[in-house]
Amino acid sequence: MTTPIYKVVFMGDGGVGKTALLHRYVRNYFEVKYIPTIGAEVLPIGFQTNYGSIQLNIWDTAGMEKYSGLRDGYLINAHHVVIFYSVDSKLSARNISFWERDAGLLPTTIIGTKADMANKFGLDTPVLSSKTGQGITAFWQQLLAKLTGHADIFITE
Ligand SMILES: Nc1nc2c(ncn2[C@@H]2O[C@H](COP(=O)(O)OP(=O)(O)OP(=O)(O)O)[C@@H](O)[C@H]2O)c(=O)[nH]1
Ligand SMILES: [Mg+2]
Repeated sequence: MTTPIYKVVFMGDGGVGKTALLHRYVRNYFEVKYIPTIGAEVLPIGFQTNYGSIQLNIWDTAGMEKYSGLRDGYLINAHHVVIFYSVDSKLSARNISFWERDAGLLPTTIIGTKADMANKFGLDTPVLSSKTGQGITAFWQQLLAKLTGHADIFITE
């Protein structure tokens, strides 16, 4: 059986924690220092699930305007866009609508990051923390469920 592959684009303001989530999940590592992404970095992640193996090619894009590059180009053939905001930054939440415009007609998921910090406004979205690990498995499982249409999918290892 061939492994299904999905392209998922991470978007959201600079510094909200898109790259930190990938580092936490793939390398179990948390970097305190902020190193802005330049352009986009593509990271393939393989998941073993109760529905077999699934590969996500994550396009981790730069939130900061000066590093953003050809943002529209990153969306070509994407299956899903994840829009990140940080629960401690009102501005990043206000900018969700800007990122939604970028995503156009593609299916999107909105996720709040830095759940370990004071939540300044309480948007009604799932949250996670790459610092503590809270909410991360749930985030991936919900994303896999949307991509595959299997509501009861879970990660087995
Ligand atoms: N407290 C806390 N800090 C976090 C968390 N996730 C990320 N950070 C910090 O937030 C800063 C920015 O994280 P990045 O992952 O580089 O942000 P980004 O969204 O990739 O930013 P760009 O690449 O510029 O778009 C870093 O200093 C991280 O240590 C979290 O869950 N909790
Ligand atoms: Mg980044």
